[in-house]
Amino acid sequence: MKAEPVKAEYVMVGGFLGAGKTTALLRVAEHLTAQGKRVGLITNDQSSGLVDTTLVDAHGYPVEEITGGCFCCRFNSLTAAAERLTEAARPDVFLAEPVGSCTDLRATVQYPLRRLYGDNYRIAPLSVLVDPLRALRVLGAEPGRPFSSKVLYVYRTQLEEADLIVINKADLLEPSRLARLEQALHAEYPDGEVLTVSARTGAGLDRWFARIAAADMDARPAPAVDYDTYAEGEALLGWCNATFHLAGAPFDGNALVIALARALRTALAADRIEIAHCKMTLAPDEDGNDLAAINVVGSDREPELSHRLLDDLAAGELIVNLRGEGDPAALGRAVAGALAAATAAHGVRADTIHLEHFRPARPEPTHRMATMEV
Ligand SMILES: Nc1nc2c(ncn2[C@@H]2O[C@H](COP(=O)(O)OP(=O)(O)OP(=O)(O)O)[C@@H](O)[C@H]2O)c(=O)[nH]1
Ligand SMILES: [Mg+2]
Repeated sequence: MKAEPVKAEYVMVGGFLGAGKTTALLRVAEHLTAQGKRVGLITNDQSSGLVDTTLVDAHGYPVEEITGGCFCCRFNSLTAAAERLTEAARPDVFLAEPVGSCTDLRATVQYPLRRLYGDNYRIAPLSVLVDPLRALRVLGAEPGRPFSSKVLYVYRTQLEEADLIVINKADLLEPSRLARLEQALHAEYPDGEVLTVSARTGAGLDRWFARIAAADMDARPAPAVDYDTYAEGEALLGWCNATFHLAGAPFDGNALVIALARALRTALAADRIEIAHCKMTLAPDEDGNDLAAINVVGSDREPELSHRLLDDLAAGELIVNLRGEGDPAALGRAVAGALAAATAAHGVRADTIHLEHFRPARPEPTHRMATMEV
């Protein structure tokens, strides 16, 4: 009897900008590696110069990035990236992070992979992560509407298509608020199983890992998606990706990125731009292992250093990935202005290597298959 070919697993973790996808995928990678499995990560963005790729690389995992459009619109790039990873590292498990403003992944990625490449991959349930503070507001369980209604359409469609709705950052909330969020998600999205985890502390992760490993994705039809509203919602988000080279007398890079994040938040507040996610890394030219990473996941949230440089540096590369609801040109101006202020305060010179700002183009998926079987 012919042996069944060994299938690699394809695990996709979606969710809105800043929900904690990269952090959580690094935990999944750590968990699988400890079990002796080989992993390969696939990052994705509308543009190049990605903080996420820098972070995954800093943790030593093989990574391929797909730039210039989301997985659904670059489906062939996704399978090509998986093939390159296979040649380089033969992963048992592919861990894929789609763009946080992207939805309809069930119909445009999961089902096409299953139908066209089902011999190669086992498709794990689709996890959609949420930041609980943002989700409480989006669901109306707490006051404060973070984004306009078309952006919220994208957010809600992500939840609607999830097999697993994973409330992340449980460490940020007291149990009563978490319970309120769990109930609201259960009530509004009954097709998804709600799990609660903290990628930071590790709480609840084992249960989530078990759910990803145990079963294939659910076969229910993908929800109908209004592509006009989706495209308009996604295009309300401005994008700014920039890379700079910083140099000066040895300076405190942690203090510099904190000052930069604060100045940026102030500048965006003055322009009434709600931050979806601002993430930055600063990597010294000399020490390949040292890294600062800072994130701001909302206009009223504090900047947070998730990776801290161990030493002062004389020169390094700063990558800025900023997404917010507003005029992309204003995002670009805010980045330039905040960087000028923060570098001047630290006596550092900044040279621009790459700076672009834009609105994501209308999503035009390569495939759309609303059901798992033909
Ligand atoms: N408190 C807390 N913070 C977390 C947790 N998981 C992630 N974060 C933080 O949330 C911020 C965003 O995390 P990322 O992993 O970059 O989020 P993302 O979903 O990949 O963001 P995009 O790729 O921009 O969409 C970072 O500051 C993380 O350190 C968690 O469990 N608890
Ligand atoms: Mg990410």
